[in-house]
Amino acid sequence: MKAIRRIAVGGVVAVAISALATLPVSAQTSPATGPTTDLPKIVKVKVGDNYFKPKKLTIVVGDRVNFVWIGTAIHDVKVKKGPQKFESDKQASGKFKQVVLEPGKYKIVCTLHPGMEMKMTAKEPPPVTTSTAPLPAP
Ligand SMILES: [Cu+2]
Repeated sequence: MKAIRRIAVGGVVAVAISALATLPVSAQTSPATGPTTDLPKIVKVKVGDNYFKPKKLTIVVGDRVNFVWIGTAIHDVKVKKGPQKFESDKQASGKFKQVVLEPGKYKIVCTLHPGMEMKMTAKEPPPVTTSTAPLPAP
C-alpha cells in the first residue's frame, strides 16, 4: 500500500524539483492549522501576436505560469534574464506550463520578435507564522 503512494507522489514531485534541487520542500508539507492562503496558483499569460499579456506580472514561488497562445503567428517563451531558466517550443498555438521555483526578477521574451517581452517577479512565499496580519501594500 505504501509503495503505491510513493510512486504516485514521487513522479509528480520529481519533475517539479528536478531543476532546483536546493529548494527546501519541507516547508510546504508542514501541517497547516490556519487557512491555507499560500497554495500554489495557476497564473495565465496570453501569448498574442507580438505581445505578452500582462506585460508585468508578480507571482509567488511555487505558482504555475500557464502561457496560452492566442494569436496566429509562431512565438516562443524564453527566460532571457532570471534566476530560473525555461523555454518553450516555437509554436503557433497551444500552451506552455511552467512552475516557477526560484524567487527573483525575470525578463521573458519571444526570441522571434524583438520587443516582445514581459517582466515577471517571483516572490518568496510568506513565512509560516501564526500572524495573519496582511502586509501593507507598497
Ligand atoms: Cu513572438
